[in-house]
Amino acid sequence: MVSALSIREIDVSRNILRAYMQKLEEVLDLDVAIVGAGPSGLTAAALIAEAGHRVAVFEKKLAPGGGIWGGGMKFNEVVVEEEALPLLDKFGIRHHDSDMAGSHLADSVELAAGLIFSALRAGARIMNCIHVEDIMVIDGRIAGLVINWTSVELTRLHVDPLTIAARHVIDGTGHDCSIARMAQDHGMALATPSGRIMGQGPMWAGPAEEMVVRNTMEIAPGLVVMGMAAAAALGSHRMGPVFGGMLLSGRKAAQLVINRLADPPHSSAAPGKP
Ligand code: 48F
Repeated sequence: MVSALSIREIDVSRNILRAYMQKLEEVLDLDVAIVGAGPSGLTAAALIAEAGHRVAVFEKKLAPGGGIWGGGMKFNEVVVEEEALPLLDKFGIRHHDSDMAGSHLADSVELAAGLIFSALRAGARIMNCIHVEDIMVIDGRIAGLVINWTSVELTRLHVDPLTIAARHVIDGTGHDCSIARMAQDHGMALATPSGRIMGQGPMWAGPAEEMVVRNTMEIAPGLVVMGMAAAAALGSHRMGPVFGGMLLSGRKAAQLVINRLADPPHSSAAPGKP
C-alpha cells in the first residue's frame, strides 16, 4: 500500500522541477522541431522518433491533439480514408466501417489519445503550454524556434523568450500556418506559386485530401509545411472532419526530413523539391 504520509510536498516540487528541466534541456538542440500537436504533427513526431532522431513537438495549448478531439462539430467521430488506415493500425487506433466506399470512421478521442501516446512512446517529446513566437534564421536558413510560455503570450507580459536549435523545423500549426508566416515576415521567399502565403481555399474535401499531401514540402530552407498549414500556405482546399490527408501529410513531412537528415549537414538541396 502507498503511504500518503511519506510524501513531502517540497519533494514533489523538486522532483517535478528536475524532471522537467531534464526534458527542457534535451529539447534545446534537436534534429527536428515540430510546431503544433495536431494530427499531422503527432504523426510526423512518432515516425521521426521511430527513425531514431531527436524530435520534439511544441504546442501552445494545454492539451495536445489540435483539431482532432471534437470530430465534426463536436460529434466525436472522424472519417479516415483507406490509404491512411495502415497508420491507424500501426498506432493501435481502432476504426470501423462507414457507408462511404473507401473510408472508415474512427472515434476522435481514441485518435487523439492514440497519436499522442504513440508519439511519446516512440521517443518524441511533447512540450505543451509553449508558444512558438518566432523563428531563428541563420545564413538564410531556418535554424530554430523562439519560444515562450503560452501564459506570457496570453497575458502580454513583457518577458524575453528562449530559443531552441533545430536542423529542421516542421510547421504543423494548422489553418494559421504561423511558422510559414513568420518566414514570410522575415523576408524569406516561399516555394509557393506567388512566393508568398496563398491562403486556404474553400471547403472541397475530395481534392483537398490529395492536395494537402502534394503540398507537404520544404517551403523555405529548413522549413517543411504539413497538414492544414500546407493547405493554407499553398492555397489548397479545406476538408472538414476528414483526417486521412492529415495523417498522410504528417508521414510525408517525416519522410522529407528523415531523407534530409541523411544528407550532409546544411545540404544545399533546393526547397520545394521533395
Ligand atoms: O489544426 P491542427 O489540428 O493541425 P493539423 O495537423 O490538423 C488539422 C485538423 O485538425 C483539422 C482539419 C482536418 O481535416 O482540417 O483542422 O493541420 O493543430 C495545430 C496545432 O498547432 C498549435 C495549435 O494550438 C494546434 O494545437 N499551434 C498553432 N500555432 C502555434 C501552435 C504556435 N505558434 N506555437 C505552438 N503551437
